[in-house]
Amino acid sequence: MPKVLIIGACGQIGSELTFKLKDIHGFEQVVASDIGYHNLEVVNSGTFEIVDAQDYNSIKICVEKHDIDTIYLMAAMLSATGEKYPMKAWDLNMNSLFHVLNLAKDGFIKRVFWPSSIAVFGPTTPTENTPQHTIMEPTTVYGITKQVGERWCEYYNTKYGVDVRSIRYPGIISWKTMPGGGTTDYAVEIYHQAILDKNYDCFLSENTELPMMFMDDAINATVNLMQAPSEQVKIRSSYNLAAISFTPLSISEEIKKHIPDFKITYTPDFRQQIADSWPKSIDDSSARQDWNWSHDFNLEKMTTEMLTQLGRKYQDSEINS
Ligand code: AKB
Repeated sequence: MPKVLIIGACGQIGSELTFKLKDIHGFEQVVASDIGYHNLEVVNSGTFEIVDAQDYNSIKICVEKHDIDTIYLMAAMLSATGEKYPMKAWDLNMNSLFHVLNLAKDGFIKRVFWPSSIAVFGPTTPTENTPQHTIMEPTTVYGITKQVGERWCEYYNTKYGVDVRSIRYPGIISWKTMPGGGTTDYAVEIYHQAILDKNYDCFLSENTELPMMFMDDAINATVNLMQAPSEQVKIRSSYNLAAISFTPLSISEEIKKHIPDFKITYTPDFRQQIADSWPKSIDDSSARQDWNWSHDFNLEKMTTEMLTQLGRKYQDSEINS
């Protein structure tokens, strides 16, 4: 049984990954960590440590204390916040990756998961069915850190034999934890506002098409990639991964099937330019071939699940308040 450490366990993907890994490996095998106690459900769910992803010793002490052999490095600054704090984004995203890769190179841990993103692509990349190997000229700091990070992952694998695995996540949609600081965040906010206000003012324009995925699919992909036999993981930079592509208009039409008087307006801001530089859809045939990836949630199924779960959540919080 691997002993697993999640760095950034209080975040959107980190929190759900923590619970999934506890299900798979057993409670005792999983250590959740973050820079603060930001998500009490995660903090109170088992072993939790304060770990600063930018501090090599902070990670190493935790690894040695709990005899960790696998790290999921989920701490990162995303695209929109990264544009506000470029140097902070660079420092956090790169330092944390080097610390974890070096721990693996020096034999302290055996395996690393590090998320990349569709942000590695840029305005010169083919936008439809974007291939695994193509032009990558990202224009955001976040995208640059992810592209450079991919190169370093592949380098550490070929030079030092580090077992590092990675996925280029599209926008991830979930109802349990809010995303923070991304360009695709609108696709989560819209469901909350649909339930709370029947109204949403979108920061992207109506026909901005982006690749997206429901959280359950993203978590399954992550777990499946990490469980795949090493020889099946042929790409050591990062795998393209796809499920659905939609626009603010098409998601609002889907929501209207459940909430007929839902209204959407559009006030594009600086995030529009970021979204316009990213692909509309992704070719993920390498992931499908190499480790049998397949998705489960389409727009219809995801919308039903989001509205049902958020409806319950807000009803419960009303009852308890
Ligand atoms: C973002 O919008 O920055 C992220 C991403 C696509 O990596 N959700």
